[in-house]
Amino acid sequence: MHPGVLHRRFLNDLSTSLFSFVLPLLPTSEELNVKEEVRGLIEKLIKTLEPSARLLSFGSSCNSFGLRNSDMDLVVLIDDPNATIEPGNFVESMASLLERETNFNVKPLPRARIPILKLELAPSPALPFGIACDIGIENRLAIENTRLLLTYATIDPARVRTLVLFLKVWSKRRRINSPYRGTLSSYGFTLMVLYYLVHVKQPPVLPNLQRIMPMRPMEEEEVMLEGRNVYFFDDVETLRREWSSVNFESVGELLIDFFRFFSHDFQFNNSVLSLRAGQLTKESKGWVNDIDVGGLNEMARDRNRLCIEDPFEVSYNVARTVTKDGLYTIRGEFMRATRILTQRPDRAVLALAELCR
Ligand code: 3AT
Ligand code: MG
Repeated sequence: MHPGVLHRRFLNDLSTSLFSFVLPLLPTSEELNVKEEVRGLIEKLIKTLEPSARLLSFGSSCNSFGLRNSDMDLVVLIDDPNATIEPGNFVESMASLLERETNFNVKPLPRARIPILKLELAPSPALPFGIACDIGIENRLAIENTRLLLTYATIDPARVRTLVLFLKVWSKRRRINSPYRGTLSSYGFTLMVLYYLVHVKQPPVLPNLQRIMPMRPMEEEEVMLEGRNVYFFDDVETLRREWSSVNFESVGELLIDFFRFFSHDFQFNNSVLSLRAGQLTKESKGWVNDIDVGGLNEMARDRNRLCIEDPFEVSYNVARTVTKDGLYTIRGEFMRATRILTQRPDRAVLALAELCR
């Protein structure tokens, strides 16, 4: 058979295999219900401390990139402007309350840079993997970036969700999704995929939601939150009606090209990935590697190996956890993935299994 035909067949096969790979890893409706119940229960308790408090989910439980048994990210928002609440103290009060009133294993981290409360529920028949949950305080930007990710997913769920979910599974199985061990968070990988679909792929698969301006085209929309412009075009109905991509590549083709781009083309040494603005230079952001810290603080020097600008908190490098070794490993994994997928074995399903081994 002609090599071109074989290649086509492999790509079709790969796309089908990606959908079937991801499908059984999605959370069941039972799991989602239990989690929602848990959220409601904790919210009710927290309201006894502060009546104007609300408890909201963010992260993968509601950005549509959630996997089965993933942890819950929750945030307490205090609506009463007169309530004077110090996050560290509030974490401590919540900890003693939940310790008393629930079966959760409670671990407060009130003095962390961002104070949080960690909760764990042991496995049970309804929840064979238990529940792990982090509760933060007043992190309103996280709610906004969750909405941004969800809106991107809604534009083209078949391709966007499949790619992101696969990348998350792959990065976890290959052990490069551990910010505490020098690699990248799921949030970071998700931003890489979106950056690729908005800015790298030509024609783009997704529009830049932070640049679409409704009605008054010349006027910069600004919606400020904590001193940051958190505007993005979130009118999904209008987007569905008026925007459609002229890129018809399959999810399999996009995946291969994603790995190829980050193996060979992206200039990790001097570039910054910005979902908001496209490719930027480290120099223009002041994110250079070799800060002179007297040779003592390896961590500080390692902070800007991989640079991913947060969509709203633009002075913040989402990938600051990635060390020199971490980046080396991640790039090695991109290359390995490219190799496996372009060697074109007979069966795509085997290639995916090998990829995630
Ligand atoms: P998992 O399913 O838990 O692996 P996730 O989508 O929940 O993936 P993370 O746990 O990495 O992703 O992050 C949860 C949310 O927390 C995503 C984002 O709203 C916020 N977040 C995480 N890391 C950062 C960061 N470095 N800067 C700003 N917001 C962040
Ligand atoms: Mg999470």
